[in-house]
Amino acid sequence: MSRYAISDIHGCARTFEALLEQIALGREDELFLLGDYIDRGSDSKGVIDLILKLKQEGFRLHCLLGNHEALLLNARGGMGSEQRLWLQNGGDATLDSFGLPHSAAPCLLPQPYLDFFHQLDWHFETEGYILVHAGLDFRLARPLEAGQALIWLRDWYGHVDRDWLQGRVVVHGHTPTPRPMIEKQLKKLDKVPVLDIDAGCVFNGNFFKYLCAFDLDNRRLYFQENIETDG
Ligand SMILES: [Mn+2]
Repeated sequence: MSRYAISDIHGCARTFEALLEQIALGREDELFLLGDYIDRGSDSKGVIDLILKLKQEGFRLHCLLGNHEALLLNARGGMGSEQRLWLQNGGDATLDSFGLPHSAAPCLLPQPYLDFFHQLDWHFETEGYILVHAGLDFRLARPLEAGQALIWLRDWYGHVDRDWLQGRVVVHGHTPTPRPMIEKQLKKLDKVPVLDIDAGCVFNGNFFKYLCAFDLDNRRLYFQENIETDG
């Protein structure tokens, strides 16, 4: 039995499926998904379909909220600045994947998808680890209760409080990071207990275009190159 974490799939359904095959996910394993399932990539619907199918088949999935799911939920009523903000951040690709026009409010998505977005958690704790989409703001008295900061925070490594962590490692996504830097972070976990597993699956550029899985128990990284056909 192993525990795995994957983050920032961003509509890359085929790449996600290939990564699950690479790690040979079994029903005795646990899979923590750290948010940003949707937007930018071409098959957001396909990503959620795969997650719902795996849950139905008895796989042990725990799904976190990402800032992109929060943007969708904020826009659910339809037009206005919230809808525009979501569209500017790749929400148009999500609507495309559902065959809906860009003017469509997210509340028009089929109910099982809306239910999925509504039941997402803000953070998880599992032995030895804290899992969160973006980061923990250690300048606050209670970092786990920070709300929006958990899904939006950037550049927080300067404030990591090792006393507060008590030996636990923070695994997160949200900030695309080149593959060699992620591998370097893993080697230094004893010194700096943070690991960003967002390898920029939907982004072009050197060392991006990977979806990453982290095996929490064996402390091993897996990388799947982006295989989406839309480039
Ligand atoms: Mn994000």
